[in-house]
Amino acid sequence: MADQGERPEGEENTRRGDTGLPGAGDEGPGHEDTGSENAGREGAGSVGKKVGVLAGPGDGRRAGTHRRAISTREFTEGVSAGDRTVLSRAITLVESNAAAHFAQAREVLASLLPRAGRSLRVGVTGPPGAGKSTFIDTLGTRLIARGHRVAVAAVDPSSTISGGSILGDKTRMERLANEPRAFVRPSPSGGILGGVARKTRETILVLEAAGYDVILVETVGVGQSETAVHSMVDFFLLMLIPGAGDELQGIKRGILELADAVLVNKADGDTRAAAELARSQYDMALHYLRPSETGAPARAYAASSLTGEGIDECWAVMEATAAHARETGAFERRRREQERQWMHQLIRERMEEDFRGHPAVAALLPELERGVTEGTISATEAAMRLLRAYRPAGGPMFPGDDG
Ligand SMILES: Nc1nc2c(ncn2[C@@H]2O[C@H](COP(=O)(O)OP(=O)(O)OP(=O)(O)O)[C@@H](O)[C@H]2O)c(=O)[nH]1
Ligand SMILES: [Mg+2]
Repeated sequence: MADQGERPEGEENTRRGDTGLPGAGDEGPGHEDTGSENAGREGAGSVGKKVGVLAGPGDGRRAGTHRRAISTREFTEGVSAGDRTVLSRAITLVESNAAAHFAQAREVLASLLPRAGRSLRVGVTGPPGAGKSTFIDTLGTRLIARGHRVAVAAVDPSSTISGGSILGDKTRMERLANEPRAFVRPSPSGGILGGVARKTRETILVLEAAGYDVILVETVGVGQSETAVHSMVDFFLLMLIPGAGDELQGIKRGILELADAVLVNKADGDTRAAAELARSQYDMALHYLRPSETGAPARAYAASSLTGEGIDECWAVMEATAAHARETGAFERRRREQERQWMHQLIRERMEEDFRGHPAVAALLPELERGVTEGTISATEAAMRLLRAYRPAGGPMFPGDDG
């Protein structure tokens, strides 16, 4: 675990910010955060005081709620000092989709990067209602008692569709949200899943630079979000519940293969025996899958996030797995590989966007798509025409293509 001696100052703020849904997400750092982080508005650090005072010229959309812009240097210093107000605005900056914020977000990220990376990143995924938030609340509170600084982020596929947020309602992380040494960040909203995942990824870096040494990332396992989370964490915990009928609860088998551990939650009261049974079944299933990338074979455990039983043991597994992976070098390799894949992902997304946004492509695409589905033109021919339209002077697009 990261050295606790590195903890920054400025964490004497204890009151909780207003709960409430996260802001529109795209408003950027020129706007006051709506207090959606715990204690986000009560930053006590010096930069927070300075910049929290309000209110520059009206450069935004909601009159009366703007603070003055923060310089890149103030962002860097404030975040590094653990100033919660600046931290919260820095995250808003990197989450912003506004073109105007992009350059500064890059600068801030670049300057924070040397301080980032020193945490254990844990992804918690599972079906809706499995108890992920309750687990994070219980585990996070215990970790804080042990001297850790804990931050919670989310990859929220639902925000893409409904504008809702899995961490928007933090009532299930009440204890953690009230901890001055914890930071609960609601999930970013808006955009496609790739974009939302990018935001969470960069949010993690900012949180690390602020000195949080355990980052817990929650996501509902409903599709691609699990893979997105897996690609940004050191330990991927799959949470399941007993007695939900279907053996794998709609969780695809591929996800089980990604898991560094399975935790069967709600091993208490009436469901305790069923949880134990499910645990042994998942343990068996995992046994037949290859060992996880961290080198240690993945196992299944049972716990109750409600009573706390089994939670310390679960953390012990994560710590031991991480420690072992650090020793063997697998930890660092996994992170490097994630970065490499992430780079390619960003390139793919950006290129595709550029391609689809090209006027000639946009004009041709519907017709050619129809032709391909109707079988009147081959996919290769259609692709070649589109690529030529995209890059008319770009030379041959396919081997043997002479334009
Ligand atoms: N009996 C029991 N109930 C639990 C446990 N953990 C969570 N719950 C309950 O399960 C319900 C869902 O808990 P959450 O923590 O919100 O679950 P979640 O997985 O975060 O849910 P979503 O974010 O909506 O997908 C709540 O009513 C919790 O009180 C547990 O260990 N035992
Ligand atoms: Mg939840």
